[in-house]
Amino acid sequence: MKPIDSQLIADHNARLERHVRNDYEHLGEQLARRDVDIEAITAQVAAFGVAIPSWGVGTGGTRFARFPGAGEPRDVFDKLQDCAVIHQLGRATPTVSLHIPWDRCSDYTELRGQAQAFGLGFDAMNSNTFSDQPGQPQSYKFGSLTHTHAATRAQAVAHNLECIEIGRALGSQALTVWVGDGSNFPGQQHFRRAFDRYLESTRQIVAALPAGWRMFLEHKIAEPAFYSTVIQDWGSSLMAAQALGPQVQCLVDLGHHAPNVNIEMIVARLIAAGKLAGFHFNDSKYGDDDLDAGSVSPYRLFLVFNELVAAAHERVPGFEPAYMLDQSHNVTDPIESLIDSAEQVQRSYAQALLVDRVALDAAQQANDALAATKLLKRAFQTDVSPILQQLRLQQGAAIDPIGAYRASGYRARMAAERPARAGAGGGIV
Ligand code: RM4
Ligand code: MN
Ligand code: MN
Repeated sequence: MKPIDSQLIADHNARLERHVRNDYEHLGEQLARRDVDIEAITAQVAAFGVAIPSWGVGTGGTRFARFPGAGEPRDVFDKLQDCAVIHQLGRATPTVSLHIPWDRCSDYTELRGQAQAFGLGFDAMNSNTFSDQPGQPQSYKFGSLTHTHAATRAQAVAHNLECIEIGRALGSQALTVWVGDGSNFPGQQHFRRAFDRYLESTRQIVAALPAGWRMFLEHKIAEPAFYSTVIQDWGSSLMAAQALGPQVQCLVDLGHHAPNVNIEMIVARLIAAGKLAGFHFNDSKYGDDDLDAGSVSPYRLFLVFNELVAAAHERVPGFEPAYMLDQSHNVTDPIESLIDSAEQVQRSYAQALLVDRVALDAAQQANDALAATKLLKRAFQTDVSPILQQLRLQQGAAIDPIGAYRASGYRARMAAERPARAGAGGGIV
């Protein structure tokens, strides 16, 4: 079942196909001069996928305002269909990551069937104990898994167990836990005790993880708590993951660090500890801006992938990161942003595959700083577009996915089919 007319994509590709073949051949020759086999790179990129966050297909906003777009998804089934459009056109996003309770529905068997019909699977489940839901007995105003009151902690644990159950029904194999818990004033919270309560609650969630499941702990420096957060940084996250056992690892959301922090270094450390769960890709200028991946600092994204490719190349045991986007699309059509961001991530991966690892190793050993850094730059500055385009052509996706999307009229169709919701305020979705 395909939401976009396949003939439209075929016609669109027919116009561009000759150029792509020429460009691919030309790049192949250039790479051969560097002893790189373009076909091997293309095959590796073909095996790479990044998950779409279900909340990313709705228009995002800030605490000041949200400006809804036309034809926004009204429920998880609509979101799935938008994700199917993204995957049909770009072929880089085979899975969807759900957020509960935003994506609750009455029939998960039906939802799973619908995803299968679209050729999509389910990535990590995400729990939400950072906002109160209508009718819930305990408030998360002063925390959830780390709350001072046992009843609130128990409610937050129960919610995570529900997420696992839903994920089980959908074929997911991971739970991502980000808590907003923290404090807004010096002295408000006993740092060590709050962390202990976090471990005590989280242990109960770990105990309920099915075999083969992983739990991803996501750290974040600030927001909504602006003085301290309980899982503030990769150090706190690593301490928790190490205390909680082998099923628990640390997830890196690129926007969750102080400006100028060396994220690729954090990635390397987590790999060394055997605790890198995976990523929430996005970009940022100031904080958790949730801008489109690679839109501000594409070189940083490349440097993260350089660490990942190096770890795979060196066959680091247990290295199996999960890749996901986590963005807020406030001024663009979310489908276009997600197609483009997935391509940026794919592009960074392809570029990192071009790094001459043998030469880099030699330069590092010889302390030849300039040669080493130029090896990275050479890979980063290679335009790998022909590889990505050729791949999409081979897989029946669109050579120019955003062009094809615009030509398809999908958004206008959805605007007619999905009446706008009234009274949407600020917020993420
Ligand atoms: C948080 C964090 C989580 C995401 C929420 C919506 O900042 O990035 O991953 O679930 O936002
Ligand atoms: Mn995130
Ligand atoms: Mn975030």
